[in-house]
Amino acid sequence: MAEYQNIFTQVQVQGPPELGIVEDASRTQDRGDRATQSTLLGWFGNAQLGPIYLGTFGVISLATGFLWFFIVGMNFWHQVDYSPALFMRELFWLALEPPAPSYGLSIPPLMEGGWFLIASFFLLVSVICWWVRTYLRADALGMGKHVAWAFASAIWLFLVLGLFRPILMGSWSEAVPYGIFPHLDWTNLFSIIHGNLFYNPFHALSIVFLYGSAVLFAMHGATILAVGRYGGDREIEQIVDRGTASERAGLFWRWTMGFNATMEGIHRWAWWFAVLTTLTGGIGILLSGTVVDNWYFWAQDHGYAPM
Ligand code: 07D
Ligand code: 07D
Repeated sequence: MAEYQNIFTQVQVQGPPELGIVEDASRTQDRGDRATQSTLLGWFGNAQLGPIYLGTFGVISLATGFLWFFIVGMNFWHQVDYSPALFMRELFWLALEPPAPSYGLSIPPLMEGGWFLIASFFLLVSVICWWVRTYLRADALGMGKHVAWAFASAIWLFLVLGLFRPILMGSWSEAVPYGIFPHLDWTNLFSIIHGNLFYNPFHALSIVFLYGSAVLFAMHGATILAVGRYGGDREIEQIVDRGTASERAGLFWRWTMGFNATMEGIHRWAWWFAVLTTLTGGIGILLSGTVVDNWYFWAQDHGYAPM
């Protein structure tokens, strides 16, 4: 009898594939009907792989996502003269850069940013279609749209970085390049150009929620694992009928810090912290260069940086 379960000892349920509820889920014809079992996957989550739902938006999203990846990849290959050795060596430093500032918001020749714009268009379509997919699948299952709205918050920052801010600044050159280290250089440069992003209060807020997300995630994960031996991981039962597990978990936090979240409320804390990270971040980026040019000078004006 396995009494105490944790990440290393959990029981893997492997049997006939579970195809999910059918009754009121729409467009079941788009669902695959095949599933496999994987012990390796079972160590990290559910042992069953599939069935996956493709649907129209899934197909468009994957196709346009591939086109983005392919265009970026082919530009990388071109830059290294189609040499596999150079490609492997330079991969992390290669970049598909946006058009030069002189082009403003116009369409440049392919090799001077045209490919960047075409790739960006496909990435935009891909991300939006994946969002629609999260919305429609939740709807078909009669679920709330919490995942879709949380994802929308990440997409807000993504759109600010690559679409809204470049348009407000009047130049595609403001967009982020596609490349591993080049996009980090862009991030660094952005901070320098705008006089140190640390003095942007929205960057600070974004960091608060990012760090807060990590703290909450650790506290929640640890708490539930710690009452796993009392069935604490069966969260629904614990919400509607508080058993000994959630009583102990709540009491633990009241004892240690005087306050405890509820079995349901902790997920609202987590949702809001994650969502607010990119929501406040997007505001901070959108204001940079459009409303506030230099955050250090702005902080001096507002009395929190030395003159
Ligand atoms: C773990 C879920 C899985 C997702 C992964 C990302 C690609 C890109 C494309 C080579 C947590 C898959 C990556 C498909 C490959 C080409 C052309 C999510 C998980 C594994 N960044 N960033 C990374 C993106 C921005 C910053 C890594 C994307 C802003 C810093 C990865 C975007 C700024 C650091 C990556 C984006 C910024 C990174 C790991 C879009 C400010 C790191 C990401 C679309 C926010 C870290 C070498 C990760 C690193 C890192 C992807 C935007 C800053 C390549 C897709 C412009 C400081 N970023 N990033 O695990 O190691 O996310 O970089 O907006 O230190 Mg970035
Ligand atoms: C990018 C949301 C978009 C992503 C989407 C995903 C695909 C791939 C493929 C799965 C990440 C699309 C996915 C296409 C799918 C597969 C295979 C979320 C994104 C839709 N900063 N900083 C932040 C810190 C400094 C700078 C946020 C810390 C310096 C800039 C975060 C420090 C300078 C920007 C944060 C620090 C600087 C940020 C990002 C410390 C550089 C942003 C939150 C300790 C020298 C971004 C307001 C996030 C932002 C951002 C943290 C320092 C620059 C809280 C901890 C001073 C330019 N920074 N930063 O979730 O919002 O991003 O700023 O020094 O744009 Mg910063």
